[in-house]
Amino acid sequence: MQSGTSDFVVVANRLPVDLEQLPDGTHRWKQSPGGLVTALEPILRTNAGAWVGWPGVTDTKLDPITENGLQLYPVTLDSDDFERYYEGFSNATLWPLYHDLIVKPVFERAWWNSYVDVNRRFAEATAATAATGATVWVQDYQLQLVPRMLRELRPDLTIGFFLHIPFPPVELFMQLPWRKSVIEGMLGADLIGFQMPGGAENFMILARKLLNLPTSRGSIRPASKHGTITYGERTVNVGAFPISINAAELDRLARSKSVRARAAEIRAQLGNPECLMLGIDRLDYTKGIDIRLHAIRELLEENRLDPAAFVMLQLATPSRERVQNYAIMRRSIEEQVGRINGEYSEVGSPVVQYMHRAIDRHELVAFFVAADIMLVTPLRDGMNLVAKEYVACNTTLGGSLVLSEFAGAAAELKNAYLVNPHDLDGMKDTLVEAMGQSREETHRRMRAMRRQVLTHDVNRWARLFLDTLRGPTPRETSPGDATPPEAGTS
Ligand code: GDG
Repeated sequence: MQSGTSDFVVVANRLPVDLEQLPDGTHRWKQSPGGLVTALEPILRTNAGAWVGWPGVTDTKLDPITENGLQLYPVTLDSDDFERYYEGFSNATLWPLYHDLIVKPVFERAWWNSYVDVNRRFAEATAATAATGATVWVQDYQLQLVPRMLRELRPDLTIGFFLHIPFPPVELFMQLPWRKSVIEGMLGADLIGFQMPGGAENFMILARKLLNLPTSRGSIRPASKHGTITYGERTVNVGAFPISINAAELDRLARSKSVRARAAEIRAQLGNPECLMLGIDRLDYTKGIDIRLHAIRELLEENRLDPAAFVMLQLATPSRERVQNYAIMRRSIEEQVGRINGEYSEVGSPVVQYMHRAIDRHELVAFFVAADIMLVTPLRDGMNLVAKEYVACNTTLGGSLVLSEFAGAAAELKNAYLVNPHDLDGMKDTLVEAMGQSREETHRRMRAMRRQVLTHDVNRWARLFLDTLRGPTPRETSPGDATPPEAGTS
């Protein structure tokens, strides 16, 4: 197979820019800078890097483009691919299966066939882009078959794979009719990264049970938790690499005059409540938006919350709107908001201020700065960047984070108010406790969390993954010998 010219290639379902269709039928590119592109940009630039992904519109064939110095290779999806590969297999099969079956996964053969097809298209596009001996980093659950397909096409490449969402326990994963193919797909990589050690462990057990492969625990620097799987002639490394955010940049934005002014204005617009609670999520059934609203309603009913003294600001960004369970969840959340406001709001001052749209980054940071209590209550979440973003923005130390134990972020943010979102009473008590906390204790908790987040940013994450992918450092490795010196500072 003919190789390309890029020494470093990122492969993700989406490109870091979206193609927008204008009303007159023409197109324009719109930046959608996520944390991933910010973290990888310097590496992409210094390594003649490229990004392979879908540009966000269907049925449109596009040539490769260079945007802001980045080589972008669009992969075309038609509307059938979008329905079967993206909405279907990725988001109605894998997403619920990997998130503890919060809703029932749908196993549909036509969706699987489309997933295989589209993964092959991504693998072929990548193979044509990567230079001889290049490093390729494949991202997330939509592309689990790409590592193997790519290795078959291009055995000269070094291939990494990172899963952004949880990797489920064996009993749940075993339900998947195509379970072997998925595990073999991922095993095409040289390094498979998970958010949490538990995900890495689940994967190792499956490789042993399902494929009878020899596995060994151990640690290879610089990754903190690590094991290996022997797969034919190759050794596949497996590890946990908790993702993070661009903490310094958020800290700087949160201190800026314009954000501070906007935060004060938001509080004033909401009637200067004693306590401003905040929720920021994609509207997704994993995020527990309904659960926190339920807790608030019961606290109001029990007179443990004064409707005149607090406001809950909930931003629910539209997501996967054509997938049935998302539409159901949206209706349920909006009913709850209506019910609480109907019973407790005064004219002009709703108890719950609900927004269902995307807002710009500056406004988002102003929300974080304005809030006294941040509610992050997912039933299951790979990491949850919002929790870390709130901490990075809390430069005055006056905020509290209420955080689900089932978010990956809970392992690092031990000074949050940790809650079990299935335990409504426990959650209500914790919320009341956080609201009544002393200034000193609030500061102490936030200071500790900030130390963790500011020293463990997304650049560190990317560096750690890529250093591990490109080979162990010469130091001897031994089990349990790899905890980085700054781990566990929260
Ligand atoms: C997956 C995993 C893992 C949200 N609304 C707006 C907006 N956002 C930003 C947030 C945050 C990001 O989107 C959401 O990230 P999360 O981590 O909270 O959640 P998922 O989308 O489910 O992400 C998750 C993550 O991948 C990374 O590995 O942590 O567990 O599920 O950055 O701030 N940003 C703007 N406007 C909005 O309206 N500008």
